[in-house]
Amino acid sequence: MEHFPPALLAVLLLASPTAAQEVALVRPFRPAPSDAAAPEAVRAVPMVRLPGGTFRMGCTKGDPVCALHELPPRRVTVPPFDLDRREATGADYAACVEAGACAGPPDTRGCPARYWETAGLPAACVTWEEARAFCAWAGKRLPSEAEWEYAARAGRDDRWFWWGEKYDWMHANNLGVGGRDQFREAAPPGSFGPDPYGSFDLIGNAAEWVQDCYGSSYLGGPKDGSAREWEGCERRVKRGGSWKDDATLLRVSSRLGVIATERDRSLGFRCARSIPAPPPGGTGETGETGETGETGETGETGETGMTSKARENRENDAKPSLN
Ligand SMILES: [Ca+2]
Repeated sequence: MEHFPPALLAVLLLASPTAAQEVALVRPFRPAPSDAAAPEAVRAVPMVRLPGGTFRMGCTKGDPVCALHELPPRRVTVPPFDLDRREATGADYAACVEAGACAGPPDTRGCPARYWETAGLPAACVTWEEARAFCAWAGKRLPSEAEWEYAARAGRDDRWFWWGEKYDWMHANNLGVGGRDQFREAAPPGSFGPDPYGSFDLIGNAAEWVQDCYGSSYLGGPKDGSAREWEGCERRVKRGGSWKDDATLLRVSSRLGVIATERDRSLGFRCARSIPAPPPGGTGETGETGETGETGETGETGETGMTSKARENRENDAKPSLN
């Protein structure tokens, strides 16, 4: 074996993490600034600033259970954006109802009266329009389907879940009870994670409405990270699977079309926010610029399946707090 000076050997070892180390070391979490003009209840919801990048959206290579509507995979470039670190809670939604900006979901079959308000649990039983209205009240919007998948992949194009190919109850809340999943239904948002980008529960717990109309394939889908919509669409997309779904529906590429007026105890949402472009000649933070102020890479995925942005941030594996 060739001998390296200790300092160089340390650099080589740090530069060549094992697969397990990659998950532990990749932590590009960057808190997004809160909107000072927003209601206090909105400012209390922490956001993560996602770096922009290009990723492979749709079926992951080698995934044996990909559905036809996850095809064809395509390269999508997502601009930097902010995303709520956790699902909206009943308390979040109640603040919007109290402010007169959101409708209180009615008592319906499967969704008991004020279920959405259950303290500490996801704001479920809301329609797509109610979720959209909440995000608008908060000065935000629903994420596009591309943004959601980009965030949920957390820098990995080559995995069925951000942690690997095997489902386990240490990372998400779904059917059954095992590992950290000791919840028969929904868990308090923030119970599972964070993923390497700093988000909680994108996979599992409450499934999440996104902005897009549901199409039966990705043919003709946008490649700029925007939502795919058309007039009069009846079904919207929900992502991430939920506490009542099996692991196949929790895969990072899994998607389902749902009638937009549907309510379900397993269906909630989180909000996103676009990052304003910096003024001409300005140096506003867009996520494309590194800490040195140099122009960053494009986020293109390399041979390891990790985006360049994720590779940049292999450091500091201390678990951040949710708030
Ligand atoms: Ca979720």
